[in-house]
Amino acid sequence: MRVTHLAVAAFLALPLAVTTASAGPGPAPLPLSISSVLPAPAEAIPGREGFDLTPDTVITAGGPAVAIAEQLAAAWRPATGFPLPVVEDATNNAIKISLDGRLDGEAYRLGVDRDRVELTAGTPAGLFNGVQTLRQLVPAEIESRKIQKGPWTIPGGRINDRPRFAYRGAMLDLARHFHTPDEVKRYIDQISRFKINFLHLHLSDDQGWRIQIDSWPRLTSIGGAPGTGVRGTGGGFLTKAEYREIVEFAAQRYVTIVPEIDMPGHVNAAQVAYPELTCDAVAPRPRIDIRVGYSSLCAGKEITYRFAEDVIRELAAMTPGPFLHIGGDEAHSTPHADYLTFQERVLPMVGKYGKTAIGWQEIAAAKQPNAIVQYWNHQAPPLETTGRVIMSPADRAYLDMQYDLLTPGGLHWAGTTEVRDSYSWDPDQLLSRVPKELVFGVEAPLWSETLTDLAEIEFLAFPRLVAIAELGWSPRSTHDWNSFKARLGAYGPRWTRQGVHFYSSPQIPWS
Ligand code: TNX
Repeated sequence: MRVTHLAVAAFLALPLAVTTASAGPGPAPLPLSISSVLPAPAEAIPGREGFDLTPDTVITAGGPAVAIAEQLAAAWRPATGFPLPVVEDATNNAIKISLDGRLDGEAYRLGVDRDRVELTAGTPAGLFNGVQTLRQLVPAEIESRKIQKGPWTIPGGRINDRPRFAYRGAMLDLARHFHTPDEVKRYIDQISRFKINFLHLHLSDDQGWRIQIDSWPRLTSIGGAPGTGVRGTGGGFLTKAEYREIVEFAAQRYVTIVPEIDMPGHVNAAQVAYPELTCDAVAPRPRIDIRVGYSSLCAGKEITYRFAEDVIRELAAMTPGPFLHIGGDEAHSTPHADYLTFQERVLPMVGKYGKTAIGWQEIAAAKQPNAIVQYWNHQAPPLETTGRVIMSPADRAYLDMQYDLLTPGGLHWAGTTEVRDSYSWDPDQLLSRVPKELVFGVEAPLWSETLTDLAEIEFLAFPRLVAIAELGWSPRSTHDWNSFKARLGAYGPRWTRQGVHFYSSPQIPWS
């Protein structure tokens, strides 16, 4: 069944609470309908009767769908206490998960009625997306790791869903403060629930170097030593094995890792480890402050390009994803001509090792035919480029901007950003000189100057990351603040049960 976008927009604007027929004593009416989903589905139409999970419910799947079915069962077993076996076939009381060649990419279809739930997609990634939707359609108690009472009703109806943009990213900064593999994994698990499909890792900066590079071992033995975080806290780095584990963990959640080595600026940690990477070969002092723009690789030295190529080669070899980010931002101490020389030699190296380069918006000044530009600085002159663009406007999408001047953590150089500010813009209309066909997607970076642990990360990321996820996934026709804030408010109890340290913004009607 299909409904037009307009009808869906009107539908989504309705109050989301749907009362179940059963009156009298018992659990409170379910505040869920088929469209109580974050990010908003492209098309959703309510049905009459929902599906009750019971001790006899089975999940059917075959082939590549089995792994996704097992993920769903694993998510639901603890709180329901039901066995939810994954079987090949069943007729009634079944959740059927299957691949259907008529759909493609990340799209999926979901149908829920009294006797069955049917989830179909053209790819496992599409099925994974559908499972994230399904998980939000059972009451929040499902997030508990201990058995809860239920009932476990999935509201009836149909969803026909697909992404607006191919790239929906988040970013963690491991350089300013190191975050452990477990913290990164927990973040991946959280962001993947909102159909975020890329995680960009900022792995080097002035303070520290956070990824093992065999051909330049002092990068981590010195640049990743204890005390290399801002104010001398933290330190650490990912071994290649840990990085690969993160890549694999992410892949199981259909998240692709995009590693970043920032060049030619933001390189003080590399230069402390290898003074020959400076023009005068004098070792700079280690830096644990948060100033930017003072360090630069030396564009006139050949060793600079050997270094860049070694790092790119090793990084490409440990990264199955298609993208490699080479930074390029805030190179204030690199003469402009040197910057262009550097980028025009280094950007093609990424292609040589089989990857597509991404760089911060400053790289748009260089000849970079295939590189993707990541827009961030809303204070810079209008961005002009002929290639694809990822949208991360600092005053909307930077998760490290404070909510207001009284909330803990974060900076405010781009202003303060409440939830509504992060939701209220349109990725393909923001840049007047970039045609909308070139907008590849959105990304919400989270810089870690002020962040030492996961609770602090979560406080800044949630709920604003969800606003960016919805801008990336949902069609513009569904964009509606009142609908968004109601769905977000209803999501709060899930985070509470998961122990996610989110910011309970006064703009949101938390249930
Ligand atoms: C700007 S955004 C930076 C980072 C800082 C961030 C803090 C960008 C490409 N550069 O070096 O960490 O602001 O918000």
